[in-house]
Order: sequence, then structure tokens, then C-alpha cells
Amino acid sequence: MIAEAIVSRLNLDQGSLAGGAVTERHLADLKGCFADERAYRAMLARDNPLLYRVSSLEPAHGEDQLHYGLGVLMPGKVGREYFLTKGHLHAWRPAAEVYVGLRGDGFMLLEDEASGESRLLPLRANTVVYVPGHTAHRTINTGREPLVYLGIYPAAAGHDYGALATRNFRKVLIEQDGQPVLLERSAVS
Ligand code: S6P
Ligand code: ZN
Repeated sequence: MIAEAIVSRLNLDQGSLAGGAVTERHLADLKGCFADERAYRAMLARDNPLLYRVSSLEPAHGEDQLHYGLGVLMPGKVGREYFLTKGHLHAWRPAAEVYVGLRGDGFMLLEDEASGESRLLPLRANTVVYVPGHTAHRTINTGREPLVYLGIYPAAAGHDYGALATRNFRKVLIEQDGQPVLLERSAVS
């Protein structure tokens, strides 16, 4: 049997994926993610902007299937730190993922769960990032426009936010003299 949602339209201007289930994350949902707690609280006291939206399609279920989602991450900063996604490990740790950059300008921050080693990789149009299994991943928008990307992952991957909620990523991407600079979290918080 051929799954029904076998073809879907992307609209990069609207950042939409037809038929996708939409999840929105606002500033208040990212408590503990940004290094500068004071800047976070000050911004939240004024406003609770939308930081990103993910439209996910799950055409079929089972360990041999794929799911995919269109992410739209807004431009902006909390203090000097660029807007970012919460970031996660896959609940099924070996599950890898492919990110396809479609629009905007940003990075993916990867962190190997076992060694804690970090990699910062560009994410923009015409760029594909392979996220290996056992690797925490977060998307960061360093541009002035929404960062739009497609993530394709095993249907069985799942999300584990808990492991990072307590310790967070070791590195932080901040703006310094107009440029993104990757620093140790301990150096900025
Ligand atoms: C799912 C994939 C993406 C993220 C999206 C939002 O495996 O990596 O679709 O869900 O970038 O990030 P997060 O960390 O809030 O799920
Ligand atoms: Zn993922």
C-alpha cells in the first residue's frame, strides 16, 4: 500500500509544509537554553515572541520509515546570543538525521554525547548537514531573515530533550564585533 501523504508542497516564502503538524516554540518555551539568564528574563518581561515553528510530516510509522519536518527559525538575539532551537538527542540514540538548508543563514551546533566534542556547521541554502547518531543537535540563526531548513530522520528517532535540559550544550554562539563566535558556555554565563 502506498502511504497517502507521499508528496507534499513546500512554500519557502511562508515557511510552510502542506499537511504538516505545526509545533510553535516561543521565548518562554526556551527557559534555560540561553546563557545570559538576565537578558532572557528582561526580554521575556517585555514580550514572548515566536522563535521557531516546525511543520512535521509522518507519512508512515515503523522502524524502516522516515519522517521529516520543515523548520523556520526567526532572526534575533537574547543578549549577544543568537536565536536557537532547544536542541535534542534522539530518543533512539543511533538515529541519524539529514538537514537540508533552504533559506537564510545560520549554523548547526553538534555535540557528541559520549565525548562532548562540538562541531559548528553552516546551514543555509544549498548546504546539507549530516547529523550522526548519538549527537545532540541545535539550529542557530545568525542572519537577518528566517532560517528555513528541512530535517529528515528515522520515524523511530523520537526526541530526548531531558538530557540537555539539565546540562545544556557546552558551547554558545554569540555575536562579537558583528561576527558569530563560538565560546565555552562557562566563559559567558
Ligand atoms: C527532528 C529535527 C528537527 C527539530 C527542529 C526543532 O529530529 O531535528 O525537526 O525538531 O529543528 O528543534 P527542537 O530541538 O526544538 O526539536
Ligand atoms: Zn533531530
